[in-house]
Amino acid sequence: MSRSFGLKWADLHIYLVFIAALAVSASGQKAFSLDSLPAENLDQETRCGATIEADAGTLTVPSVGQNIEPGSICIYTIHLQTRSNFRFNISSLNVTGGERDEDCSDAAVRIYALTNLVPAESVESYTFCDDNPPPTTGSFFLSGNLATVIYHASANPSEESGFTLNFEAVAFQPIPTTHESSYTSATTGLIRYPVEGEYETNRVNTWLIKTSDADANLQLDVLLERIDMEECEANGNFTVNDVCLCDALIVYEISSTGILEERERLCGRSNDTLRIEYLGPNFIIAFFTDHIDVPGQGTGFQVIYKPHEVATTTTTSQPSSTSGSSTAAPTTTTPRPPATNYSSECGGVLTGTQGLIEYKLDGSYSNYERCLWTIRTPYRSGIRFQLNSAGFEPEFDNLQIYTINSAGIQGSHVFDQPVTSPVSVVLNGTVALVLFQSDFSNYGRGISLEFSAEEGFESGILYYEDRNTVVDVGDTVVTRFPDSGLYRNLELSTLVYMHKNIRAGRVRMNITSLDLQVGTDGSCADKLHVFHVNDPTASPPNNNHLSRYTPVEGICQMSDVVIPDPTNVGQGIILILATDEQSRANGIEVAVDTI
Ligand SMILES: *[C@@H]1O[C@H](CO)[C@@H](O)[C@H](O)[C@H]1NC(C)=O
Ligand SMILES: *[C@@H]1O[C@H](CO)[C@@H](O)[C@H](O)[C@H]1NC(C)=O
Ligand SMILES: *[C@@H]1O[C@H](CO)[C@@H](O)[C@H](O)[C@H]1NC(C)=O
Ligand SMILES: *[C@@H]1O[C@H](CO)[C@@H](O)[C@H](O)[C@H]1NC(C)=O
Ligand SMILES: *[C@@H]1O[C@H](CO)[C@@H](O)[C@H](O)[C@H]1NC(C)=O
Ligand SMILES: *[C@@H]1O[C@H](CO)[C@@H](O)[C@H](O)[C@H]1NC(C)=O
Ligand SMILES: *[C@@H]1O[C@H](CO)[C@@H](O)[C@H](O)[C@H]1NC(C)=O
Ligand SMILES: [Ca+2]
Ligand SMILES: [Ca+2]
Repeated sequence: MSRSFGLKWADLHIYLVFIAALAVSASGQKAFSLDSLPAENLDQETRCGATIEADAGTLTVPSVGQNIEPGSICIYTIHLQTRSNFRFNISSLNVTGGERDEDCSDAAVRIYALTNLVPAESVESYTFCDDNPPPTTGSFFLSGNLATVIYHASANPSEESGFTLNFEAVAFQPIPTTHESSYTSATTGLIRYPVEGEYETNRVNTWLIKTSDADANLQLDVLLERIDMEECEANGNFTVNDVCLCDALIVYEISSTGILEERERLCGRSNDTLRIEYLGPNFIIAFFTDHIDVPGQGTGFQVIYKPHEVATTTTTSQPSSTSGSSTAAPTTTTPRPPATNYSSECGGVLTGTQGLIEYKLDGSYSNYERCLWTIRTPYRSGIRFQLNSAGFEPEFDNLQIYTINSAGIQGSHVFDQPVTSPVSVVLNGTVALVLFQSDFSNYGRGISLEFSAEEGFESGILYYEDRNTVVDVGDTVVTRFPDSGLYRNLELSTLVYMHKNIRAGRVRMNITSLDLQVGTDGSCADKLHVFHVNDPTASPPNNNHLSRYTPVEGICQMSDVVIPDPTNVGQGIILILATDEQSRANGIEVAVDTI
């Protein structure tokens, strides 16, 4: 007996936590609708892929009524349920790019065994197309109990294009392996497995992540963290090459032409974060465990993936010598450097699970300094700041740390005493502003400040962008945010403008466009908060240089602002854009110069 699979959508299973799913809580079916922009209009027919859990069946591609985009790929995982080893046959095949194509580079059906029992280079696979058809005898075989079928559709398909694949499990001896699988096209996600405690043995779990449904050109960053699984070594007689034969996590990348490639194979234990950058838009995470039931086998792993961080800083140059004329390039066209987790400059954006600021560590800072760094620990809910050293003039010069959430400032801490052995503080929040300021007299040695993300995750923020711009006398910076299109749902982004030299003046801003969602009751559903950096009006100690400029509920439309806005002036100006989970609009445009 066999079942037919056109499209089968695996439910979000309980061990799987996708950030996107959390945001819409209980409505399981719509769990992935929080996808990025293009995905909101996706219907199921345009998605092409599924997970199949059965001992026998037929996979027909396309399914009835399904329209497959020319040149796109479809990905299916097949988990045999009780027996292992596949017998396949292909009962119809019309897969061709038109030209003679013996290596199936224009269009193909590819089938791969996924397993941790053989090395990556020995993985069994098949590639078929019209010019390289399946065996005439009918059947072909694949070992193991997990396979993936990848269809690379022709760029010039005919009406008949597609294939029908039959599969059945053939091993005589049933195997008691439990399989679970899931599919998503969300472009951002968090997979924690298991959610708590230790994982169970004798399972195969797969997560098929196919973000090309939302955006075919995405490049992803994937972080593998908190790896804690059994190593074979623990059980005795294995060589070091075999340690991942017991339990293992494998990341397979699928190219835009449907070729599968193993990118990482992990086992054992590590507290390091392994980062894979520029992964293509489609990948499979497979977790294999053996049947050896050793107590204390491990607490599993965690995977975070998200679009590769493009462009987060627009920090202009260091203070330069005063001689000569400086011709600043227009700030709006300066390409932004990649995200970094280190800064020795006066201000900038730092992104990562850990990082370091070393500012004037080997010398002295000056009077009247204002340096503002934006620190982002993506998707984490708390940040530890450790001040390793600082030669502050007590109280009058200090380091002020503010964490941000959708309401504005969430938490804060001031380091205002000289430090020779490390002191630290943990603040709730996923993004922070760190302000170093010195007053008009008496100075000391600079600072070394480390940050690291805490364990917890922030699931209420899916998108962010941080920009940090130093504005010099004579510069005019015009910023549209976002650069184009609409802002995102569940976004928390920050824009910072700091004057390069507060002895030479201040920055001022006109908000020239403000189009954020207004709620039905007239209040701001999506909001902009504006803060100023200025000397506190109270008497010293000078430990709070940030003041709120907009009302606590934020602003969202042009009627909330005046142009020109002579009081929107400061040593620095900070904008925080915070959006809710639905309805997007154009965002903001601001013009900043100096006075
Ligand atoms: C594939 O379909 C096209 C269009 O219907 C047809 O001309 C061609 O002969 C088919 N090829 C195979 C191998 O069946
Ligand atoms: C193809 O496989 C199916 C099920 O696995 C089987 O019923 C059918 O007889 C096979 N056809 C051929 C030609 O081998
Ligand atoms: C370990 O492997 C070696 C060589 O493969 C074999 O001679 C030895 O008996 C094995 N030891 C155990 C405890 O299985
Ligand atoms: C990972 O960190 C935890 C908690 O700090 C510690 O108990 C554990 O030994 C560390 N594991 C490794 C492999 O470093
Ligand atoms: C920056 O991040 C990388 C990768 O997480 C880490 O190895 C490195 O130590 C970090 N650098 C600093 C200065 O913390
Ligand atoms: C930080 O968040 C945790 C968990 O939500 C909460 O228990 C704690 O009180 C918060 N700490 C501060 C300082 O707000
Ligand atoms: C703000 O608007 C006023 C009046 O139109 C104008 O004089 C000023 O230059 C503007 N500031 C910026 C930064 O564009
Ligand atoms: Ca001072
Ligand atoms: Ca909204």
